[in-house]
Amino acid sequence: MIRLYSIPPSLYSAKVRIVLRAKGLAFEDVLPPGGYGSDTYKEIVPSGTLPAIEHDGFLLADSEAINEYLDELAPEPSLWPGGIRERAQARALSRLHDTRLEPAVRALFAHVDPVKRDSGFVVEQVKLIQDRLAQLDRIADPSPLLTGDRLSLADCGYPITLTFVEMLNGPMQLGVVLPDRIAAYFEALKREPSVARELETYRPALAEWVGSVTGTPA
Ligand SMILES: N[C@@H](CCC(=O)N[C@@H](CS)C(=O)NCC(=O)O)C(=O)O
Repeated sequence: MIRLYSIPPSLYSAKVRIVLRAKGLAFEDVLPPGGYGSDTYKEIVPSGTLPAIEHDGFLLADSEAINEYLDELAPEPSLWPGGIRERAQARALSRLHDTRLEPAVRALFAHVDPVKRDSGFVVEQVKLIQDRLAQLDRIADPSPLLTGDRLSLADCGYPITLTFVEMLNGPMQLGVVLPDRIAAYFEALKREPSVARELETYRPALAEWVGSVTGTPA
């Protein structure tokens, strides 16, 4: 049994759960003792970050490293495409999510609460998100998923970040518009069983978080 340190709205934990389910691996979600970033949790996971896994005494943090570990642990179904260039591009697309798109969206979290919101910052951040989505649209060629018709490690962060965009758009009046091909990609992701299963519990957890911060249901 794999232990997954996570909290319900943790975006990168959801990215790992998608892989755990796609692989059919048994896991249990465990809250980080003392909360993430706490000294108690850092005694177990020195970076203090979520997600982290513990598997037969082996501890590993960082969603990308965890997902690659899971793919090697349970090779079938493989979540990498066949050729070396396709695999390299899949890695680049996954990093594009982790280092470009998601941080641009995450920067909005401190502004979800209308009382603490800096509207000027939000306007600039929306332009950045729109720009990063346009970059994704130029780099990726979803057909219908990033590496073809089967889920790959490249895909697993995107459904969660795009769900954040979708669910913050209304309450924060962001006006982010997904490029047509990225909108179609998002719909294809939602049809993937392991993504659909994750969104079933993730969307209510996210709605609850947004509602608790804004004081209104998302
Ligand atoms: N690159 C890391 C990022 C993980 C991350 O930022 N997790 C958030 C929660 S979703 C976190 O732990 N934030 C607390 C911190 O950075 O100290 C990964 O992919 O696991």
